[in-house]
Amino acid sequence: MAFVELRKENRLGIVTINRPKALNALNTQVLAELEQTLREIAVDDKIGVIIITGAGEKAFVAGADIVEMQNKSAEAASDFARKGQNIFRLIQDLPQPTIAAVNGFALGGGCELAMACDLRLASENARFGQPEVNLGIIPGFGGTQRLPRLIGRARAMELILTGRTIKAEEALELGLVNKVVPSSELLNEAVELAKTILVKGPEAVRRAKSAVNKGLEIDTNTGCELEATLFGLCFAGKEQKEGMAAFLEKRTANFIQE
Ligand code: CO8
Repeated sequence: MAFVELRKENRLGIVTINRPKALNALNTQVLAELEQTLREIAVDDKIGVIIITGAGEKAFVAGADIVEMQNKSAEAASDFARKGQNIFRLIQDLPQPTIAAVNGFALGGGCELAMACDLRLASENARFGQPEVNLGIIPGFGGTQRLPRLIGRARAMELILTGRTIKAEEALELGLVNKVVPSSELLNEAVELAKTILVKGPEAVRRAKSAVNKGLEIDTNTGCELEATLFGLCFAGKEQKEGMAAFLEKRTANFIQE
């Protein structure tokens, strides 16, 4: 693939958006390659955690491709927005946890891509924003929905209405990112975070992700019912037996039998 790379390292999948000349902007081809990569990952049981990052030191993803969008009709623009939304939904619904390693500009569709992931690590030079109003448009890849859910209505409204770009430290204060790290350490830190998750029970990790993400879209009681069902399913498999036996035998659990 020309613009999206998938590197597999043991049980970790590292996806890199690689179009640095346009600051990794998302055009139709990048989105198609990303979709194909995500569909491959979704059915690969050997991959336990995904990291998504951008090529180069300047940008994670500087948004949807403005050159490509410029002359779209209203109908084509809606279709393009739906296309991107569906692909970002695929990320949210991947069985594996996803970590965005934000290595620079994450603007517009780039910020929306990061928000579709479960966790976000930012390098010190990362910049976030939904600058669409500067272009006479609004966020179209889920930003108006995910940003308020992540950082609250008032803060999201401010960022979306002003189009203001914020630094990594402010993104941390707002709860938009989990951690800010030196740029040279970003990928290492993301890999370490992934490894921390990779040694846990893979089924438990998938169920935990699913319970949180699906629960945020339904009412609390229905969400708790979903939690109870998934909790019960944990007791039907090997992981709970190994995890609890290891605790009682005072040893480290070994969930990964190759
Ligand atoms: N699309 C296309 N090309 C881009 C984009 C982009 N989003 N961002 C940067 N580029 C290109 C530049 O045009 C430039 O190309 P060239 O070298 O050929 O002139 C190259 O990348 C380098 O960029 P700059 O020279 O501008 O670099 P600077 O360091 O001066 O500035 C910035 C970096 C601040 C990131 C600046 O490039 C910028 O503001 N980019 C646009 C950011 C933006 O507005 N993003 C939001 C786009 S809209 C969006 O994402 C909506 C998502 C939903 C879409 C729904 C479908 C309809």
